[in-house]
Amino acid sequence: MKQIFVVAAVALLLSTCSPTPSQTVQPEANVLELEVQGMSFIGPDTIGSGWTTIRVLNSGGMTHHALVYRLPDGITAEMVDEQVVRPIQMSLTAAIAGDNEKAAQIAATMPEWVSKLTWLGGPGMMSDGVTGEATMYLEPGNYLVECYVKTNGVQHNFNPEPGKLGMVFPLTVVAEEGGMAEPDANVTLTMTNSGYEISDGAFVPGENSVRVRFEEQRLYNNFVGHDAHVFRIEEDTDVEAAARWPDFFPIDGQQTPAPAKFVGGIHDMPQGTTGYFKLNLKPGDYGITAEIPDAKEKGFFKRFSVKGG
Ligand SMILES: [Cu+2]
Repeated sequence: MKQIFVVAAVALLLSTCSPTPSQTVQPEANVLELEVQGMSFIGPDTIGSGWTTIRVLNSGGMTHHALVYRLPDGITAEMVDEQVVRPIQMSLTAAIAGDNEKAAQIAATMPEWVSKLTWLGGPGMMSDGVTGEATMYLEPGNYLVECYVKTNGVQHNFNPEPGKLGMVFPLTVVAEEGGMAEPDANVTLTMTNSGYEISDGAFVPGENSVRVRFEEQRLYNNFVGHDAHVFRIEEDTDVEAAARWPDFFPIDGQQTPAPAKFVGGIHDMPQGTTGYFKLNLKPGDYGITAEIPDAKEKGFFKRFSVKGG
């Protein structure tokens, strides 16, 4: 009896004096945090499967993004580098030099397995000083995290040194579950073939969790699909230019400096899936745009305002 009393007293003591913020029980997290250093992603290269947050701290001085995609069996980061990244860079270099015929020829040499790469989200466009964060359900497998923004006509994923990777980061999603629950959201963005719809909730000042329903998805130019990149609209922002900027295909598409401050987003995911991304918003006006050609004409531009709060 005395012993039970002592246990109870200790339990009471612990419960009354314990909770400092560091001891508060946190929900299970499955977060991979990467830092941008020069033209590299730096961070751990394995993460548990299931709901997975990819967070990218960008203080690298320019705009970056972090597409996450799954590699089919037998395909390695080196193969992607040699057979996809390098030819696309050669094609871009030829186009910049004005040789469109050569550019098209090189671009037509993509290996057939390119169609088997599965785009699975990842943080969208983030300007310098922005932390991008996207949460997706990831099955175990081999993945790459990649940025292909261009600076001075060179894609960030391209490293001129043979055998060396640029912003191409190999990531293993292990069989062991990360144990994280599906996130909550205060606003839902639904994508169909006709564009964006804010289907639930609203953007608020401060932190936002955005749920993205990829209700319909399709490929444009064999490479890109519906996604979302959010930029801030200031008085002097060229909204048309900013809405077009994420389109990868024109020579000046995704070429730094970006015409607006990009504050986050999420890359393409397969039709029928749901992903999440975080935004930290000050009061003001914003635009959401996609990486696809003629995004605005296709319905993939949405302007919204955040009222002071
Ligand atoms: Cu980059």
